[in-house]
Amino acid sequence: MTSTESPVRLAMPDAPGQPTPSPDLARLYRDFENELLVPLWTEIGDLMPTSPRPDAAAHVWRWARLLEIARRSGDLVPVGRGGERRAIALANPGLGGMPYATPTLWAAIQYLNPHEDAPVHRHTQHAFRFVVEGEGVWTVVDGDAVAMRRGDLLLTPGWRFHGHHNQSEEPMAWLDGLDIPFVHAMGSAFFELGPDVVANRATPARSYAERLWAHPGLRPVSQSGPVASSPVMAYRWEHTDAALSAQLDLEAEGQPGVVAPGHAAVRFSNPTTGGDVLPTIRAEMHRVRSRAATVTRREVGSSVWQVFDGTGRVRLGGREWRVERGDLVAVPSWVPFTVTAESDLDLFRFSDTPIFEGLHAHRVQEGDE
Ligand code: GTQ
Ligand code: FE2
Repeated sequence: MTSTESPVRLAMPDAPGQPTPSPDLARLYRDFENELLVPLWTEIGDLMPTSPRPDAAAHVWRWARLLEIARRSGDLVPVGRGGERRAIALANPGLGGMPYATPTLWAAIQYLNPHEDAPVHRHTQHAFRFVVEGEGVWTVVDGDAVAMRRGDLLLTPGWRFHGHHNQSEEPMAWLDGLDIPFVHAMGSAFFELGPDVVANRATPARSYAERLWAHPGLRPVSQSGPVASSPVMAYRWEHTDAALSAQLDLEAEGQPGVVAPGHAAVRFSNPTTGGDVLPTIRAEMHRVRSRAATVTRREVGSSVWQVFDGTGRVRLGGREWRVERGDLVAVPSWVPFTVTAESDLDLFRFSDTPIFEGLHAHRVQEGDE
């Protein structure tokens, strides 16, 4: 809003529930403005719509473009103290240029050159990494070195110290997901620098956290719980892939397990609660068989999808995009969403659903628009 524009919109005199214009009314409206007051009767349509009308827009970012731009950033922009990360955020076209993929979710491509370090810090924002291609970076979370490889989901729950180091001869790029916009809006952001020297340059295949926690259906008796964020710092592609394949194999054998015909899906879960991996972020992997489609669905809250493998089409409200490996899709609240697979199609998804479920504000509608 510009400074000359009144925050109080003079309603059409014949609009329902609006007063008749008069000099006194004009004076009243000026006083609203002077005293920083806004009456409900001029705003009700925007503030209390019959169903969600998000500012965020449906949008697709192309991985090929992101990667090319990240590479150029890798040539020109150092990574170190101050900037902290060579991460480039997706800015939703409906959110006024803010670096927000959706009103609650940050999504960024992060890029590290060979033998580069991203310095240690911690913050209250919850984070994860998802790897669509490449390897060679370890993310070190509270001293635990976690390898990053294609298809892996890596967690950095809030307030854990973390840095990343590339121990290979190749650059690596990956997707970061955080609840930065939500934490910003809530005024709950805290941040602290860690030690300047990366203490742990170890490159183990498996982190301590995985060795302790990542055994199917088994939890260590030594550990108390429940805890709000998953203690499993890495969800490996081999397990995710096997779980999705098994669902589709079971379907072929006439057994239950798929979400819908030709559509397998798993949710990454916190073994201490059975709930989501992070308090504010849900993460899932979906597999849609070639030529199958998901059931059209809209829900409260927003999500970001990344194509992991294959090609397909996504329909969002009235718009449609063809997507391929790495492409990222922002799905605003309450916009009907359908995926159709052109080849076998794997998709990673993250959303803010835990926020709405936790507040008993979640709604879902399935079926045709
Ligand atoms: O890697 O620690 O994309 O702190 C944004 C903020 C990544 C990170 C982001 C961060 C990080
Ligand atoms: Fe961070």
